[in-house]
Amino acid sequence: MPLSPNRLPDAYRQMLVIRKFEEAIRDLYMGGKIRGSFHPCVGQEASAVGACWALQKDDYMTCTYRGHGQALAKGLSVRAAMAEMLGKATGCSKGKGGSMHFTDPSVGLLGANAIVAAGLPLATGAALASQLQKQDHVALTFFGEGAVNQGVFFETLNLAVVWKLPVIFVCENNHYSEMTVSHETTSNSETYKRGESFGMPAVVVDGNDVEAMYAAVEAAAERARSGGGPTYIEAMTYRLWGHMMGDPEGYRAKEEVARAREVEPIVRLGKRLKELGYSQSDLDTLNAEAEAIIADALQFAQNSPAPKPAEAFTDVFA
Ligand SMILES: Cc1ncc(C[n+]2csc(CCOP(=O)(O)OP(=O)(O)O)c2C)c(N)n1
Repeated sequence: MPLSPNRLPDAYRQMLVIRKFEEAIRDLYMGGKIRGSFHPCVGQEASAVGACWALQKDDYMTCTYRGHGQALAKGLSVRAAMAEMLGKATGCSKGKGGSMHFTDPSVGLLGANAIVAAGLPLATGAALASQLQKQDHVALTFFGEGAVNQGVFFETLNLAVVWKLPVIFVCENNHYSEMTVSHETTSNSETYKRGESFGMPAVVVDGNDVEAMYAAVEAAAERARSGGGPTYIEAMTYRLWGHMMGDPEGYRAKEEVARAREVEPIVRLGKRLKELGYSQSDLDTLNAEAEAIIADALQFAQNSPAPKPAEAFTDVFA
């Protein structure tokens, strides 16, 4: 079943929440309220929402350091995400993980990961557990196109096919790995061909189209749940902001970014909603609702306590 047109306003609001979350984080970061690094997903909201909405709540998902949107789309509370960014005890990782370690097992979010390609084997392990325990869960892993040159990428895809695991590989191809255009580092930058070469179905999807993403992941999830094994989805998208805050972006032309802004996910879905008969005022209402969700999360996070010093010794391995 495709994503019902009735749900598109909700998808629009969800994408706006993600966009405004990143904008709020940028402002906090610039104001010196957030330490460490932050990798924004502005421009990549449709692949996050389309993919995660096609999963069940108890399906598993792993994402990358660019995964705020993916985590929110999978169901992570905006309050818990914002509090985590501010290092507060009410954060999803008790304020001790920060941007690159968003985790919430209650919504299947097994964790963001700062290590390129590290989420692939984790999701595939979760898929193996689901298969061995005869459960119905599928696992989805998001990664960037830079991850396809890591050894663990090949090892993971191989076993996923050999063991017919219920896992979905979603490559968000935003054309750049840090400050390098991908075709300069990858022998064949059409990464879906690598998935295909292992013998799994592999498709290229317009990653800025939330409905197309939903349809692709839904089909993959159905196949995985019925024992058909893994699928590879290459979601073509574009990162509208720098790799991280402070990225001077000398590696790409301003005109290229301007062209990408014309077809970015929120603009696209706004146009689609208007074609379906929604008015500008309907869109403005959804925008105001998203703003209120972010304002509430900010207030919650700012009023939350910091972790107690003794907490430094809990939830650690050594
Ligand atoms: C194993 C590993 N090597 C190098 C890095 C440094 N690094 C951080 S992000 C990044 C680029 C990854 O690009 P891509 O996979 O295309 O994802 P994107 O950042 O575009 O979302 C690199 C090389 C890392 N985090 N982990």
